[in-house]
Amino acid sequence: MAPLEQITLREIRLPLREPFRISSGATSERRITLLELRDGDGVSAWGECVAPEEPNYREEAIDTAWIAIAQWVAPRVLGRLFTHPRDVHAALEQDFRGNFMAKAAVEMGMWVLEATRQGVPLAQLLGGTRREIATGISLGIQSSPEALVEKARAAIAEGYRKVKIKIAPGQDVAYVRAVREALGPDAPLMADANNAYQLSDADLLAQLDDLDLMMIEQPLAWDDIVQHATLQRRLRTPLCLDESITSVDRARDMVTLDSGRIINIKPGRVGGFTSSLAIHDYCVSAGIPVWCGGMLESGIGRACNVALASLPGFTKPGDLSPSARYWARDIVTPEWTMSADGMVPVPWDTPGLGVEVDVDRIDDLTVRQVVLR
Ligand code: OSB
Ligand code: MG
Repeated sequence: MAPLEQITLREIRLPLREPFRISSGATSERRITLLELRDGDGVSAWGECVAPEEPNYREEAIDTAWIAIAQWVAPRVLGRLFTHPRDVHAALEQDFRGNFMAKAAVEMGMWVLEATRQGVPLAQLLGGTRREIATGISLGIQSSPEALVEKARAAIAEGYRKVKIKIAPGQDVAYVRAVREALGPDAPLMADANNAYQLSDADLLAQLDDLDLMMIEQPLAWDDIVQHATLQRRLRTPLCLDESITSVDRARDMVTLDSGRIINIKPGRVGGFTSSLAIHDYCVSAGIPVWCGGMLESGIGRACNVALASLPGFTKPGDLSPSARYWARDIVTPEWTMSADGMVPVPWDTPGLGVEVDVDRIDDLTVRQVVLR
């Protein structure tokens, strides 16, 4: 790689077509940090930071990540010679705790930059194999079971291979049961609680066992691995950890303790692609299925997720909805689309991200910008 010369950080605002509500808060407009990386040879690549508006998922949020990138992440990468993007992760972990979304934004950008330099698709550089990825939809909390059933029915009709239902106390068993009864025993359903429950809710969560879910995602605390093991012993349904898994070490802990049997890998949550690949490889060796989650990314972040999900261990449908699910208009062309049978094609014929970034539109949407050199 040629040394990185410059990172342009921008914040854009992208209104969601409809508000997205999880147990810990709602979003109606995404504030998204985009990065443009440029190396000394003038090769450039786009990246995205997944940090949300509020620190209600993990501890990071867009404003903390912005500071972390500018103050600590970028200075460790700018001007430094890396032989391969896989080496960036270690440079960012040395005496630098947490801030995984901030680190991931730059680390993933370095992978895209290298793929662009080599003229190969990002999926190839990462070691992907799949031509297309089975896709699921993540449905935010709805105002009533009936409203949820309508959304879930439409999603299955559109071809989605998995329907993830966001749940929270008071909007859980009855909501999921309504969907199960409406869509029948074979519909691929799961629930995601985003930390809304405590171990004392085990009896309630055990009622979901009768509804034959593929998995229940992160019911307990966002940083917990121990209490989930106690809960898993009480449930037949496999638990899937999302928030709690930030590294391959945490994945090992999950397996050691049996706190979950499936992992949702979001490269933005775990510090980037090198960490994602380590988790993936470990999970393949340990027999743990993984799938790629989402953070309401724009088409740039989606490109990264789709490339990662092309690796062989990603055996369950990812949260990789097409652009039109969230945005009136995406910031990439072509927009991300899904076939009638719920598959998103991996762009194997285009180098780098695999989609074109609409820079004019990004210029129009930009509300702040800083150039780091
Ligand atoms: O827990 O997976 C989650 C969105 C924001 C924060 C947390 C989560 C989600 C999603 C969205 O489920 C999935 C997507 O981007 O399609
Ligand atoms: Mg989740």
